[in-house]
Amino acid sequence: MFGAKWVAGAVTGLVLSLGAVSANAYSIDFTDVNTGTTGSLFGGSVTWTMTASGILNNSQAFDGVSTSATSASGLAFDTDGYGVGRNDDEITTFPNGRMESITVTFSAPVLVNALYFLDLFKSADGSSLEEAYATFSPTGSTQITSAVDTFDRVSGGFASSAFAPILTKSIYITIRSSNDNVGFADGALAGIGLAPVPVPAAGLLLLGGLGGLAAFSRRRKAA
Ligand SMILES: [Ca+2]
Ligand SMILES: [Ca+2]
Ligand SMILES: [Ca+2]
Repeated sequence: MFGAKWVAGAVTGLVLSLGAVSANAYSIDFTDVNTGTTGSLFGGSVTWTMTASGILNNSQAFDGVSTSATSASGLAFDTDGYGVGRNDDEITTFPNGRMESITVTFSAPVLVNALYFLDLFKSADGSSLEEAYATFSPTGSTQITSAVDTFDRVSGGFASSAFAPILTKSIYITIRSSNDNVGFADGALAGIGLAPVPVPAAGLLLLGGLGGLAAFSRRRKAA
């Protein structure tokens, strides 16, 4: 009843779906004590480097307890994730507006589909929450991950966001607060989720997009 082509497509789709669910194979896990500030992906065909507005710090042990949300992420939770500063492991935005930041740069385009953070909390009265802002280059698109944990620190302020894959070569991350009633905002980068698409395919998508634009522009000129 179904053609061989349809079945092959369904199998490919299934494999891709399963890949997206098993976060471990396609994540950069900054809570893993073995993860440093550089690494490689997809069998070494892509490398990544983390830089920051100051000293990168991943010195603190994870201080939460595991929950269904932390388990589902597949992250190790040895440490509290990466922040900026000699004396703290948080990406901080100070009351005077000075923002610390972390940037993760890839050697080739990758498809990012999730971000994980720690130490993002809601105020006790729920009126203020810490949020992570991630801006992707070259698309300029932004994802915001909001706190779900309250100050009882059940999951150590773990917050995650999953989204349609964004083709990117670098991610710029800051932490802000929905308002300022808890002093200043800070949080740590715990992990980056990647779509299980081979990098050459991701590169072709980008080139295809650019080629499409060029063809569109040629057609407009010809008209
Ligand atoms: Ca921390
Ligand atoms: Ca800091
Ligand atoms: Ca915080």
